[in-house]
Amino acid sequence: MASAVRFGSSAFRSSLAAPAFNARIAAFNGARCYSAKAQTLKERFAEQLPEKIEEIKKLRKDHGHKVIGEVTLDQVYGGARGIKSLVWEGSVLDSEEGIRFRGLTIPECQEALPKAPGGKEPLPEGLFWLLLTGEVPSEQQVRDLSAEWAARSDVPKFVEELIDRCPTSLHPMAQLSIAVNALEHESSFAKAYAKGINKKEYWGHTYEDSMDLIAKLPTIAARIYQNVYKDGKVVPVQKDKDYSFNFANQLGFGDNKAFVELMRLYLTIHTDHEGGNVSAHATHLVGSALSSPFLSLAAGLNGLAGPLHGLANQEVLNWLTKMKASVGNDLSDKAITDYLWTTLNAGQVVPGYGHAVLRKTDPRYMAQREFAQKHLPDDPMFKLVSQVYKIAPGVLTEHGKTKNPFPNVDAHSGVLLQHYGLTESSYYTVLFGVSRAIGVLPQLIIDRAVGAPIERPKSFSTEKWAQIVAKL
Ligand code: CMX
Repeated sequence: MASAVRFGSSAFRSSLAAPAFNARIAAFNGARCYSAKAQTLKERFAEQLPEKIEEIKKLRKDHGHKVIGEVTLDQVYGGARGIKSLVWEGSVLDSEEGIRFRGLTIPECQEALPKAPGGKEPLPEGLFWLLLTGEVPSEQQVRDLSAEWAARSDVPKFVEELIDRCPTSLHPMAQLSIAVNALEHESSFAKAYAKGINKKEYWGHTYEDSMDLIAKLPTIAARIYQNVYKDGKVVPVQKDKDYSFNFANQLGFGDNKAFVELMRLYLTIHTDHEGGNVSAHATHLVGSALSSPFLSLAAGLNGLAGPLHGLANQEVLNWLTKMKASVGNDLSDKAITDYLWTTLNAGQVVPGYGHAVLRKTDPRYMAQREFAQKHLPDDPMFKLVSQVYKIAPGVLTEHGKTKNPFPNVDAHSGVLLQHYGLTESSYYTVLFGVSRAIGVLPQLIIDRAVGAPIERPKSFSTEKWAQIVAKL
């Protein structure tokens, strides 16, 4: 076990350059499958922890005094864009290449992470393991994680009743946030803290809460879906099935193998996008005050519900639907160009395009596009999305405002979902939220394990800033 190549390590990075990557992943996984003792995720993380704490201690001792950049006043007023000030272990976002999870690109994750029996897409259980440990789990470890999440999936009665009492006109993301906040009642961390615990025990309780929270999210999310759009009935979790199957099944799509595969891909690629995005940062920030994982994730979900962030997936489908109604069957370059200009001239953003960090097409968009090419190449909305992909970058470049004229993750997801009959766009961000929990909670566990401090950057009034810059 200890000899495993750590993904993201320099040894792994140099091995990526060699051509036989797939063979090495297979050998690596094979070796782990047959290793003497199958560890649980918690055991493996605990085993790694002393080394991680030492690594950080040494890094700070040797280099803690070094200046790592400069900050302009424009950055301060410009949403802190590009200011390097956060630690995020699970993923790093390169503006040209896109996201790498512990050093692995999305195609590499699709290749390396364990699949469901008969499935081709990676399981989000495996990504959770990878994000927390930096290692690709064995199939057995992923099966065990599926079983553990299924076993923890029961939702307290009072939380179900809270969801049931929400008016159907309350946005599903607000309902999700209410339910996740209410789970605080069950928090192992909050209870242990109230009793008084040693700091060294924080991460164990955070781990337990995070596992419970992730496990319960599909049943909560499905209840919201069934209440708002259907008959309010949610089928129970099947204890021998994977997380994505169960979620798809609870939404009413368990019989559709392609939809289940889509859910596996969707829940894997929406997890994590380094630490500075609103949902990840909000979860981390609130968590830094030692709020429980439930309260911390709820903060992240509230941020995800904003239209410039996760709600963009809802906005995209609504915008495409309006475009379809306007252009009809005319998908000519001119018709799409005109529609894009109508949006821009109305002072609105083109949803699903642009990004605060990325400067190329989002690989999460490409993964979904490849799924569509494989499973639904003739879908009329997919054809429209493809045509927008061809035209929008040119129009946005001509418009001259956005620094990135290419599509992000949200430009594609709705079109896949509507193809299978999940047409309720106001629900789409809830799916994103379930996935995001799997991405941001590993960092919260790591934060507690390494003793990350409360976050507290410095602010000044405009008057004070003026005085400061006048002296420079
Ligand atoms: N359409 C029109 N204008 C856009 C644009 C778009 N898709 N993207 C950016 N712009 C505009 C900005 O509104 C800004 O205009 P002002 O100077 O008038 O304020 C200007 O271009 C510069 O913005 P930027 O530096 O390129 O982008 P930001 O880092 O400020 O914002 C983002 C990034 C994603 C909020 C922005 O591109 C946007 O609003 N996109 C549409 C919404 C969207 O798809 N959000 C989802 C992002 C992914 C996610 O988090 O889920």
